[in-house]
Amino acid sequence: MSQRPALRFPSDFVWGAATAAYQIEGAVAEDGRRPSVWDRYSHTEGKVANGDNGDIACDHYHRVEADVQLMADLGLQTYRFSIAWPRVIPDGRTRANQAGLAWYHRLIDLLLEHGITPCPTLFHWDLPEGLEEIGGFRNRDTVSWFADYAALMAQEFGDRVTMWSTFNEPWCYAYLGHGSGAHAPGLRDPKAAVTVAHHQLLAHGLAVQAMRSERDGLALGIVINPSNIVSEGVEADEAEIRMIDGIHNRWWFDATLTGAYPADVIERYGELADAVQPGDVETIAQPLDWMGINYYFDILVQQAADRGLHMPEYPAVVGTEPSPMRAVHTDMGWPITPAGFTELLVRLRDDYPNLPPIYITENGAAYDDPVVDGRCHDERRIDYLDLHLRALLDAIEEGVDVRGYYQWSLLDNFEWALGYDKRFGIVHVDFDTLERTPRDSALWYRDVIARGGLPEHSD
Ligand code: GCO
Repeated sequence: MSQRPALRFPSDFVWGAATAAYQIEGAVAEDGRRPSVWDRYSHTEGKVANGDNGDIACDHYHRVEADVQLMADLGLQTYRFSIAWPRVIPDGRTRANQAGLAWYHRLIDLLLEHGITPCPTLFHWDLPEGLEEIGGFRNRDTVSWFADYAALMAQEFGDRVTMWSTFNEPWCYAYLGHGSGAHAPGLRDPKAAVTVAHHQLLAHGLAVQAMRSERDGLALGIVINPSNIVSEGVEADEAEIRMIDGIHNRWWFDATLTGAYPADVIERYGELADAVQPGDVETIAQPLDWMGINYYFDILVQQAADRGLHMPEYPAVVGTEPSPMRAVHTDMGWPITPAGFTELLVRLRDDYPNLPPIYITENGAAYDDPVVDGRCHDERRIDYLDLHLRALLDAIEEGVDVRGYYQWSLLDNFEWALGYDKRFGIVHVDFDTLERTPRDSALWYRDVIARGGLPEHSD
């Protein structure tokens, strides 16, 4: 039995948890909210496991007081959530919805009353259907509508909310939503995927400019989900590994932090990247106050049997395919690779000299441990979180400037195309009764926050 020693984090390190609007709110047609692309996608036959959708989700919309009390009981110092664009501007562009704005005012007031710092994300994939109908982020006009939305959020909430991120995991929305079609809006069109990858970043740059014009003193960032690309088993072609790294990682960090897309990716993309216009990437590279990093796992790939295209979520990458899960993995089938977390953060620090302070905006694991007599013994989730917090501290001790950690997720919730089967919550949700039950991991995390670090842990 090996022992992991007790460890402490920097005294000013902040501890939180994260969620997203479509995954927890429900009330999709209430108080003026209009459909998003995920409403349409989840109601399209065959797109989401078990025919699940976000119509009710965790019904957070009607339980916000109790849920914020739950956050306070766990000692959360900060809470990352997303604002549903279709709840505050129902068609995405013409008019604000006062009832939708009022609900977020209530959430923010409750958080502040409990001493919990709000950290909203403006876009967590729930694009108003009214904008998808005019091409969504494939249409360059949507970039301007997003900047208008961002300015309204800064105007409306910027007096009490300082820390904002513009986009959550733009790679997912671009390439799962328009490359593989595994996410909303469900397209399989490589040029659309690359166009959306670009237009989201352009929208990010314009939104940062717009928010700073509305309010001084905002702390603005973007949330990226980098992964190490690791070849295992049958060795993959190093050039293709590098290209996946370019699409998954460097595209986002190079553009936002250096003002240029990676030349190798632009070359490989050719006309797929026609949407990029002169001056765009300079607009994208607005100075940032912080960088959000969502980390879950290393991406494991191997050489495919032929030189064809095997991964539509990585357009133009040939002869390479996902590697079957050989490592121990979570219920998502994701490998558990904490060393990759340290490695990735140190790499980002070394590759981007102007990298702003980092917040880990998501990290967590899906396991479906049952609730028995009001308790849920989720030792595997605790072990995952413990391992990754230790890996995070290793990066901090190597000099990476990490200021905080948001566990994914506070509640079991709608896990996109996988529906409600995949449970990431430190709090269990019974989706029949909507009863919340803190798991052992919630109690463990509460103690981590109170202690400012990790207890001894036995393997
Ligand atoms: C993401 C999203 C979350 C997911 C979580 C588990 O990172 O994919 O931000 O909405 O639910 O990561 O997949």
